[in-house]
Amino acid sequence: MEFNRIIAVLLVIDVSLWAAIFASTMRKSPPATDLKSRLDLVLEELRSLKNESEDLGVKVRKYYELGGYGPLRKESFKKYEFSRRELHRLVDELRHIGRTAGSAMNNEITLIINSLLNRLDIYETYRTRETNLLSRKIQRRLELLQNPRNCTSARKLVCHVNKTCGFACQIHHVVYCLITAYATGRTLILQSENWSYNPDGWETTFLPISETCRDYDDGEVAEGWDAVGNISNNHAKVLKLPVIDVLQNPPNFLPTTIPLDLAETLELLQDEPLIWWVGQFVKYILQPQPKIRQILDGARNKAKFDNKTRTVGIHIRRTDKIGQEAVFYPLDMYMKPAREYFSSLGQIEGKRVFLATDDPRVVKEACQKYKSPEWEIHADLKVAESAAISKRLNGSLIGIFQDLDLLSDCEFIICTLSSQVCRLAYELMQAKRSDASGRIISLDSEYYFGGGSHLVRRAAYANDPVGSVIELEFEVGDEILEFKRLDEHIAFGVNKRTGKFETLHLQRVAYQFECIFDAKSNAVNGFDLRGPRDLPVTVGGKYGLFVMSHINSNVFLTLNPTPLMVLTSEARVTLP
Ligand SMILES: Nc1nc2c(ncn2[C@@H]2O[C@H](COP(=O)(O)OP(=O)(O)OP(=O)(O)O)[C@@H](O)[C@H]2O)c(=O)[nH]1
Ligand SMILES: [Mg+2]
Repeated sequence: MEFNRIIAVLLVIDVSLWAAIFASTMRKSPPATDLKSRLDLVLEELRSLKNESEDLGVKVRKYYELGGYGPLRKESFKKYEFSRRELHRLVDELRHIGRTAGSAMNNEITLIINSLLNRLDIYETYRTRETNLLSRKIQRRLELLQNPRNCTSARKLVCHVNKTCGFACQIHHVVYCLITAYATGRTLILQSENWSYNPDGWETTFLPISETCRDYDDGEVAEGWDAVGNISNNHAKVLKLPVIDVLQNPPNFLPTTIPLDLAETLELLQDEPLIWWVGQFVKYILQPQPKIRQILDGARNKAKFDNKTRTVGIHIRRTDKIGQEAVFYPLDMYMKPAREYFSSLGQIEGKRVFLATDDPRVVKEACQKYKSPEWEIHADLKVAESAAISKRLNGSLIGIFQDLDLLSDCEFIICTLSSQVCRLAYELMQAKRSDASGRIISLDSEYYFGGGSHLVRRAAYANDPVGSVIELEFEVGDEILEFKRLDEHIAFGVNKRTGKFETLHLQRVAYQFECIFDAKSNAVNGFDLRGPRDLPVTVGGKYGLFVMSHINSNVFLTLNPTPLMVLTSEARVTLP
């Protein structure tokens, strides 16, 4: 047998083995009530998973060394991806259990995790290549859209960058404009005179959104949306968009929708396809002018970023945000997951952190408290000073762009996703890496796209907490509102039916859920969009962790962190 064929067969066997073990785990697992018995259960399963897969791992590695990748059949890649993601989720969960268990148990867990993660990721090159190809395809589509052959006759969409908010919020405003342009087949005309972050306009810092089509005829402008978010004048040649926040009923092509023609590939390659998709728009929009590129490269050199050094990025949003839109978290709360991340890598000294913040006091505190040789803190005090509220609109643009660029280059980010700066950094990271999913810990909310169609969680499995466990109680079909994560393991939610507000302990209860996601929608100007609609999925629950996939594709649809309940979107299709 050829080597590559053997590899493919082994992978399928390997994957089936994992799948069988996971399936048996799910069947066997009673709802364990305390940490110790849950831990014993996980360890028992993992020991057998480890033993049985180790032989196969050795063989796969051997054949790989001898024979290369071989023809990578889509089916085996799908199965492989399914297992790989599941394994990573399981490992995350184990790490959490390990932290709360005794040190002997924690050591054993670390050994098992390391041995599992040492397995060869045989498809990494393939995944990276395919992700890059898909990204190039999307960038090319945007280039074509933005540079029509005949600008005079092209249909256009007009937006001004000046939304009355901060830089990251303004960039998300431009993302909303460009997605709308894409979905309606219009060329985006981005206006930027008297831009709050630079009165000289967009192009002093960034490459133009269009090279060849940057103007429109004033006489032809019509207002884009009516009051409830329908496109009211789509016959008009030039449409002007209001900000997303005024739309009572946002059009269905806004996030969290992904285009149908790319959906299958996207879901196969990305664990968080929605964020990666948004990342592609951010990538197109935020292209620096050559002189700015030089500044960014200089900052990268100064912070000693290169391929060999592992850096955790921490973003700490303070000043105007605290008490108004977000809770204050002390520096130590950001450093704790950083420490845990490094210890999971087995790194004791030289823990490299890139710190970005709008508060210089945080930089000083970090440098005083987290010292060499254990820590290596990189932060630019001048950049943090330039972000002060009094100076923010006067010369802080390069600083925030530089911070975003460096954060997105890190291999892991710790921040608060309630901040648009943090969300933008994560989107950029997704655009830069082929494997960014899950490389973030947020101390507060989950990822969301402000103003887009929102996700509602609905319980598909009753949760009836027993004994001393205080948890939110719900029945099948209950909608859970105000879902907020307290940390990466605990969330709060309101049961709409009972009005009760309580914590949900992600580790303690295994919920089941189903997902509703679109299978088909109308083609708009050649770009078929995918929005929410019924599509059954398979669901798995292990130790409070969840995976879900299309019934026939074994591809995940979930956003991290793993949701507890049904995800539905209430947005209606309002395409012209
Ligand atoms: N240099 C620098 N500036 C920052 C940093 N964090 C925040 N800022 C500044 O603060 C502004 C906050 O921008 P917004 O877009 O309002 O983001 P946010 O306030 O975090 O999030 P929302 O209020 O939800 O929009 C940024 O645009 C920057 O100007 C940082 O880490 N570095
Ligand atoms: Mg803000």
